[in-house]
Amino acid sequence: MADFGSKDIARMYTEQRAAAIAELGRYNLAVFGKTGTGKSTLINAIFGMRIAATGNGKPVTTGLVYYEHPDGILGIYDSQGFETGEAGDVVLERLEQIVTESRSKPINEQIHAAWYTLRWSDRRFESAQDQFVRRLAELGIPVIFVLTQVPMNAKGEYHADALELARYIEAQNLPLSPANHVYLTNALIDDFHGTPVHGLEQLLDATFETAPAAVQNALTAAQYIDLERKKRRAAAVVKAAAGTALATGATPIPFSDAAILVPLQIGMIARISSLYGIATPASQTASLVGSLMLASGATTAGRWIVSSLLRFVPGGQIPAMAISGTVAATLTTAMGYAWMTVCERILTEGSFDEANLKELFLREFQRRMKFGRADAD
Ligand SMILES: Nc1nc2c(ncn2[C@@H]2O[C@H](COP(=O)(O)OP(=O)(O)O)[C@@H](O)[C@H]2O)c(=O)[nH]1
Ligand SMILES: [Mg+2]
Repeated sequence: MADFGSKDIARMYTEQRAAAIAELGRYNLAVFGKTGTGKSTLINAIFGMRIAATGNGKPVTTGLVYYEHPDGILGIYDSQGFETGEAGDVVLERLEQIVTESRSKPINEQIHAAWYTLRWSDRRFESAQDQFVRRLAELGIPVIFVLTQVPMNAKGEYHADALELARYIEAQNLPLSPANHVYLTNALIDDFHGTPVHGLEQLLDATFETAPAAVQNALTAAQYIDLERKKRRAAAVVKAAAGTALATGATPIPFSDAAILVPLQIGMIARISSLYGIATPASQTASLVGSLMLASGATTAGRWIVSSLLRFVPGGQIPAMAISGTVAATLTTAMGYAWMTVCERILTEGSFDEANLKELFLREFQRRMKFGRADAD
C-alpha cells in the first residue's frame, strides 16, 4: 500500500504544479497606443501588478518591450508610444518580422491579439492611426480597439463626446475583432469626476473571444478580474478528476489502498492552483497541501473517513471494507471544490495565512461530504 507523508505530498505537489503551469501554455498580447493613453494601467488592472510594474521587460525593438509573467503564462508586448509616423513604420516593419517568424513557432510564441488604445480626451482619430490599425490587422493579429479613461456619470452613462468618438471610429470600418466595436473603458477610479472602473470585463471577454482554444487556460490563469471564468475552468478539472476516481473505484478499493487516489488528487489540486494564478511560492502552497491531505484523511482513507464521512455518502451503506467508485468520486470532488475555495480566498485577500486556509479547506470539505452533493454551491 502506498502511504504518503506530508513531505511526499509537498514534493508531488511541486512537481505537478510545474507540469500544470507548463500545460497552460502562454498567452501573448500586444498593446499599442500613444504614451499616456493608459496602457500600463489597463494591463495592471486586468493582469495584476506583477506584469508591467516589474520594470524588467526585454526591449524587443525600438519602442517595443516584452514583459513576461513570472510563471511564463502571459507575455505582453508593450509599445512605448510611437505608433504614428516614421517611428510607427519602423515598429510595424519589425513587428511584421516578429509575426512572420512566430508563424513557424509553437502557438505559445505567437501574438494572439492586440489592444489598440486611444484616449478619449484626445478627441480625434488620425489617419496615421487608422493606417496603423489596418496594417496591424493585415499581419493577422486580431485588433481590439479600446477607448481609454472614458468618464461615466452616476447614471452609468458615458460622456457623450466619448460615445460620439467611438461611433465615428466604428464608422471607419476598420478590420477590428471580435466585431466592429470600440470598447470603452476606465481602469482607475476617478474620485474627482466620480467615474468608476468600467468596461474591463467586456474588454477581457472580447480578448477571450479572439484567443485560440490552446491558450485560453493561460489567459484564464493570467487575468485577475473574472473569478467566474477561473471557477468554471477549475470545475471542469474537478469533473475530469472525479471521473477518473470513479473509474478507479469501480473495482472497489480496499480502504488501505485508497491512497492510490492521492496522486490523482494532487494533480487536480495543482491544476486548480495554476488556473487561479496563485502567486504564493510553490513551496508554501505545497506544505499547505501536504498538511491538508493528511488532515482530510485522504492519504490513508483511515478511521477519520470511515467515522466521519461514509455515513453521509450518497447511497447509504457502503461495504465496510471497500471504497466504491462513488465514494472515490465524491471524495475527489469535495476536495477539488474545497481547494477552489482556498484559491479564491488567497486571491481575494491577497495574503496567505496557512492556519486560516487549512480551517477553511476542512470546513468546506466536510460540508460538501455531508451534503452529498460535493459540487453544490
Ligand atoms: N482616471 C484614469 N486615469 C488613468 C487611466 N489610465 C491611465 N490613467 C492615468 O494616465 C496616466 C498614464 O497612464 P499609463 O498607464 O502610464 O499610460 P501608458 O503610457 O499608455 O502606459 C497615469 O497618470 C495614469 O494614472 C484610467 O483608466 N482612468
Ligand atoms: Mg506604459
